[in-house]
Amino acid sequence: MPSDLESVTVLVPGKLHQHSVDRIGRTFRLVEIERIDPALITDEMKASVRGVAASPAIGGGMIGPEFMAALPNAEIIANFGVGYDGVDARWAGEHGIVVTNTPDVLTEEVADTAVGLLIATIRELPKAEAWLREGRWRGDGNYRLSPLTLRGRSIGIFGMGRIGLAIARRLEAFGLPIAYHNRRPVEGLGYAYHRTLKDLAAAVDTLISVVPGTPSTARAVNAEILAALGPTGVFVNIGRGSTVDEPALAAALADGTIAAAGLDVFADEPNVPEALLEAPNTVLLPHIGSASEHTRRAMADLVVDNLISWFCEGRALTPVPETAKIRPARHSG
Ligand code: NAP
Ligand code: 8YV
Repeated sequence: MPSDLESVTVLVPGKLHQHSVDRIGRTFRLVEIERIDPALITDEMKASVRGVAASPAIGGGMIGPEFMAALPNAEIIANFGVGYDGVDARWAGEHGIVVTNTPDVLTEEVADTAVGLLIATIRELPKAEAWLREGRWRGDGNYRLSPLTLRGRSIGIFGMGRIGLAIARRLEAFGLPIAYHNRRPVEGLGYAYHRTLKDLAAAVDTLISVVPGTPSTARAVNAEILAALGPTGVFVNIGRGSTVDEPALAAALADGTIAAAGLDVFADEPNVPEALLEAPNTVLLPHIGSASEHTRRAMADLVVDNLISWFCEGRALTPVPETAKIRPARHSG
């Protein structure tokens, strides 16, 4: 590793996994600010910062045009997370800044969580455990038979990408039929493809959303989709909360339009709407899809490996599509 990396300044705005921070501190010249806020960027940072490593979801704020414009020498934004809705990647791409994310290293963990959440929701595992802990098994007898079962269900995946496929493979092994909706069918994939989300929802009784949070997916799971899923329907969201019309979901749970929901993500984290907290037949998790020590460390490593590869080799390991063609200025001539 070239020793001049120590002279490359990398800014960490807000909280980031400690393993990333430690490695950045050992490898680069690390500067930190409390949160993602252009007002905290000093003149010295303006002049020196060439890389940024951040977890917008944890640090709060968004890495948007104002923040990036305040760092005129920034070449790379290394995002902690495969979802990069906290970074304006299009603006970055248009201004010669590469954005990286952390795909693949979390895929299997998030798929495990999705399947766990699905089963917990359908078989009421959290409520059954509470029954035992409250002494009601001894006092009142057996926990009720769960009205819902995974047996005989048909699965619809909204977002058959890396994680969607890992979820599908698991549920296929459970003996369940799989269908999906993406904007385009996945070449060579044998699962039934539906051209619209509504067609998919109407064809299945279990909808698992794992699409990124983008303008094209915003509030895509709305009252119409939930009505198409129907009264035995179960909805699981492991993707992004912004893809769901949350008031419509709470209403659909309250009036029996669908049967149950398992949610790991919410539109305004960590704030969970009261209507969802009160809705019947829900299992709600605090965005823990990838949250094991093992997987978060792998994500933290990939954040730093992207920075090292960029500054040593002139290429990022996992650039997002909007910035995949960007090369360092000094290599372009
Ligand atoms: P990916 O491989 O890029 O897959 C995303 C899939 O969504 C693609 O198949 C894409 O297909 C589809 N898609 C995108 N926009 C769409 C649209 N408007 N309509 C229909 N389909 C659309 O990403 P991944 O690695 O599987 O990750 C997916 C997302 O999961 C991340 O972006 C992140 O938001 C979320 N996530 C959550 C957690 C958690 O802790 N809960 C952890 C990791 C990731 P087309 O391009 O063909 O449409
Ligand atoms: C992380 C995620 O919890 O990778 C993603 O897109 O949602 C999760 O793995 C999140 O990015 C942490 O900030």
